[in-house]
Amino acid sequence: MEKTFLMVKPDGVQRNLIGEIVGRFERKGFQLVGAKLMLISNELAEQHYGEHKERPFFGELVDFITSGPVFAMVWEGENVIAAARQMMGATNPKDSQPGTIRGDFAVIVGKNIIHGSDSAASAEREIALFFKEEELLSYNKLINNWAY
Ligand code: DAT
Ligand code: MG
Repeated sequence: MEKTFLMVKPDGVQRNLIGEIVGRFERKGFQLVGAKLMLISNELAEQHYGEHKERPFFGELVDFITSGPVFAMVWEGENVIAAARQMMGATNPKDSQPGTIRGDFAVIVGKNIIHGSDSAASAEREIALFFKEEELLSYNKLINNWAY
């Protein structure tokens, strides 16, 4: 089954949105297979956002993502990578549709609440960056028979 890496960023944690965000993915029918509240080191932040190293906002991005606890998660489900990106909404909340997480809860691009892998390759890379294999669980829920 497809897996993706999702993370409630420090702004989402401070604004008490962990439950709201977890609830949306649960209600959709996806399955949580790993999660932890953690602080991101500078080194991990620079690795995670490596693709943006040359962008003018890179320093601010690293400062922001290391500024407080994040809630890191791995979710599993059919088409979960693309579906989660749709549920998150556009990167810049001024373009995010109402009904999406960023559309409903965020105002500016620098504080957009949630991270989600944007492809199969980045999902694999990001899951490995944040989780050890033994931190991810494989388990059956009977309710999945009503989603699939
Ligand atoms: P996404 O988080 O939707 O995958 P991204 O990978 O392009 O977006 O950028 C990573 C994060 O960097 C994004 O969530 C917020 C920040 N960011 C992106 N573009 C920015 C900009 N023009 N100014 C400030 N921060 C920006
Ligand atoms: Mg991205």
